Amino acid sequence: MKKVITYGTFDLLHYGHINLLRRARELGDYLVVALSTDEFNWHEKHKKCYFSYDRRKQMLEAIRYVDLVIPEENWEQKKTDVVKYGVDVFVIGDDWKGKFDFLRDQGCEVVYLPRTPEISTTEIKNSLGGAGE
Ligand code: C2G
Repeated sequence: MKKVITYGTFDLLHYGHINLLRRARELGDYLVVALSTDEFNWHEKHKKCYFSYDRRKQMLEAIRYVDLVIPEENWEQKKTDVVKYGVDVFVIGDDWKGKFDFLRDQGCEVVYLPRTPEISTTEIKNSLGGAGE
């Protein structure tokens, strides 16, 4: 079984996220999503989520491409996650291009996928008149 992992906040879930999850799942047989916790978002990513971790987890678990959702609590856990979950492929949007190449050193394929243009959580918030992330 070829296992894929990806990481993200996935707040105000939109079709850009779904495109990423679909393409990630297509690279293997099983997709793990490491979902940024509320604390990690706030303290490390300086993002205030509209939906709580539990709500964002609930929505991700309802997506057919997603097999398992785990918490992303820090920047450093990727190396251990790859070993712990027996991951073959790490996938993320190309806004992160080059940032996680180090995972190749432990035999994990690293794939940066093109982002879906013209959609983002920040844009959604701005168009609704809310503050950006
Ligand atoms: N994404 C995309 N197209 C968009 C918006 C997002 O392909 N229009 C992708 C991002 O590149 C990312 C995933 O969807 O791979 C989740 O996006 P975010 O929730 O914004 O995640 P991010 O804040 O980039 O968190 O440790 C890594 C971080 O947790 C990644």
